[in-house]
Amino acid sequence: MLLVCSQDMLAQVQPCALPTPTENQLRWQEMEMYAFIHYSLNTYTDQEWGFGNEDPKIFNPSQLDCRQWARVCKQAGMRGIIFTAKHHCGFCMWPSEYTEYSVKNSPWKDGKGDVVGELAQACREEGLEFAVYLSPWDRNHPEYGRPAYVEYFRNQLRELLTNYGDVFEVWFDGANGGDGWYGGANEVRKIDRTTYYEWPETYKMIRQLQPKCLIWNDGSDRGDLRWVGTEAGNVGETNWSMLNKTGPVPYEQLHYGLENGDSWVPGETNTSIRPGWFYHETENEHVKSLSKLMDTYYKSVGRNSTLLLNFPIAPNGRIHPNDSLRGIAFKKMIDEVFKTDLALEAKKETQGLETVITFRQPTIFNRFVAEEDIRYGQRVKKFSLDALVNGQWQQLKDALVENGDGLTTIGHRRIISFPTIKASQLRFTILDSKCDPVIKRTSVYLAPELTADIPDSGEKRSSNLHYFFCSPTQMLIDWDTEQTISSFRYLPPQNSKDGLVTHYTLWASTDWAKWTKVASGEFSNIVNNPIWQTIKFDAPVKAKILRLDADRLAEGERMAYGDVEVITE
Ligand code: FUL
Repeated sequence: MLLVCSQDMLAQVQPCALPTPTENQLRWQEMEMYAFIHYSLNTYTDQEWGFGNEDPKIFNPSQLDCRQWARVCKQAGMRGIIFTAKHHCGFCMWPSEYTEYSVKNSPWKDGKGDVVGELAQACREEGLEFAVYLSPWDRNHPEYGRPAYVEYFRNQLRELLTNYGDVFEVWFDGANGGDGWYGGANEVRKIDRTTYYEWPETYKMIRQLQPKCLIWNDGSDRGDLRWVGTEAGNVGETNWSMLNKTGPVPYEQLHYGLENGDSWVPGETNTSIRPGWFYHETENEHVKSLSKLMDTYYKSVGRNSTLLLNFPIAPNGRIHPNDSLRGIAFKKMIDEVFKTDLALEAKKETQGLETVITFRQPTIFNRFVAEEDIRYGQRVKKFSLDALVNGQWQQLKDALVENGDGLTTIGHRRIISFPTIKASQLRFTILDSKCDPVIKRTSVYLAPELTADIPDSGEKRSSNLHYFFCSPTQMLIDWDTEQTISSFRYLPPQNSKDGLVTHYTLWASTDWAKWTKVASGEFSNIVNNPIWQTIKFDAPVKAKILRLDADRLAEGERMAYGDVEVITE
């Protein structure tokens, strides 16, 4: 093993025919954490996916303040912001020349405003990088699904990459739920993701307009970065930064990378600080806990990935104080954990593939950090960690990994968390690597203990309702006495798409005979982000029985659920 300390030593690095990152990918990896900001008409309709027919007039924030967003993100340790310039509903947050469906037809600033412009400027002022999310799926555009839309999409991208300064990343979401407004057609339009958007042409334009911009693309033509296969905030403990240049990418490859992949396509871990991507008042008390956020940090930045953490904007045009306070506390916690490298005061000796850190006296610690110099590719496959405690060598495991010891792959940075120990020595041994490993850093820390409670989505499980099924796609809930109900909530199954409800109709009855339709619609983005879904009724409904019809399932024939909840008055 080579511990890289000086330029001279670099000359000794064993050449190895491995994929390596580009300058752009290296710079991106160093950013480590950057923010997503989700803000659109959905913010005003309380939805995760707009249908495309929402009225632009509802966009009229009273205190829109992009500087507040940038300041909060900066204090939360974010090095840049990726903004939803256009989400699936098609509404443009900048006054695009190519559509009327934008801020220019909203009352905000009398139609003269430009959220993209204000945010790009605020980022520059705060020293943050700026980037855009431009949804390829557009539920508003009449031509979506036909060639004319692809040209429209490219024109919009050209505007964004020309008029707003440097853009560090473009984010092309792979979602396409099918149905939409599409200029009034109200129909289902699915496309072939591998051919429809003609990505090679678009990529050419991006490279030309913004040579330093990274391309994130989920699932079709290979971009520079990959999705990690989940929105829950974790990448595999084994995380290779490679994929093959061509061919489909199944979930395992998104999550773990591909050990012998021929191209460098590192994983970006995206998740929201709340259960949803857009702001919902009902989630104000469900901003992720500090424990959950630290867990996310260890399972993203600490696993050779970056963390793209979403902050939704509230209807008034600002980040809600619950989110900003938690974000800032998160950064403080990271600084606290990694303040003092205990290995700096110790003696470090490397022989062959083994590094032994000998402390001056028995020392208390619970984190180990290793970094490879990824300019030479990702080389380490497996390593071990042993601590000398009271004269006995103890093998350490990654406490955040359930199966096995979790000590596989390092890459840009690997953080191993284990219960606090007091040891006189720590031994780091590389057990298997593709060729001579090039280790840039080995560090040891004592992190403050956090509560063990790390709820999945920051939400509770609930209910002792009486529910049962009268068919594979109909769930009934009944009460002995009449209830006044204001909302119904559905938690999808957490570990499978089988039976997950994507479209529903909800009925109410007081007598089992007459049924009133209370609501119907889609649970948008439920497949990628299986969080609690809230159906808020227009007005409270009196019922003794509620019936949920699963109109469409993600997979399978029989509806499934994690939990349900009914809010009564
Ligand atoms: C998903 C989208 O469908 C969500 O609405 C959100 O934008 C998330 C980041 O990506 O695929």
